[in-house]
Amino acid sequence: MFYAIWKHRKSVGHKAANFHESIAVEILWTAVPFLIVVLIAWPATKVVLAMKDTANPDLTVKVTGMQWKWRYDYLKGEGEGIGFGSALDRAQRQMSDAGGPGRGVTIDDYLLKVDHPLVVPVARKIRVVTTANDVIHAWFVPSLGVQLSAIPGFVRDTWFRADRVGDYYGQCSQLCGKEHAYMPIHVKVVSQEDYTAWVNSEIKKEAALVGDTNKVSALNDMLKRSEHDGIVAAR
Ligand SMILES: [Cu+2]
Repeated sequence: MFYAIWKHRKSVGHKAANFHESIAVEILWTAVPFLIVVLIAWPATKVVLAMKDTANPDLTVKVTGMQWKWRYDYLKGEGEGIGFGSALDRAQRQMSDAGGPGRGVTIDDYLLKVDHPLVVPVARKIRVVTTANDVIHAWFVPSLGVQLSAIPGFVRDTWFRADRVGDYYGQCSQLCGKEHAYMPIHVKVVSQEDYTAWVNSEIKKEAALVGDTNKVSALNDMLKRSEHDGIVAAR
């Protein structure tokens, strides 16, 4: 450009070229940008399709947003059937109510610590299905590259694959009410062996709970029977 300005300046008497209504030029300056757009769109489309491709996951977890915590249900893959709620650590919530951890005091993972983190294996394709049961929330874990709205009545999905073992944190990213700031996300990525061990311990815990439910339902049956007997007796 600078060469053209210098070379074709008025003071050396340069005469401007005239190519008005030149078909060749018009076709060229339409076709060249069009080709550039196609060249940019090609890799961009590939990435977008890969982002949306939730097929063949190793593990599917349903994430339900609610005011103001998360629920994780393992739908498919190793750990199928496991489900639990995940809420902000109570002590940290109280600390926040009291005005924070105090001047000069640093707390690890302040307002990010939860009672039950989402546990997933490393280097596996994890499909996340989001929904909500009250208002719109959003499951957002920046370091895993996922952000997806959790909308009541809708089921949406995305996926991630963590390359490294560790703790990944996020927060609800859709203003969802007065405790919006207090529904953090903690994804704990562990090795395959640790994951299997975790699944086994959870299944044991569930089994213990199932034992309790059997007791509860036996108790209910007993109550129902005695109620019935009572009604019969009254008649
Ligand atoms: Cu929320």
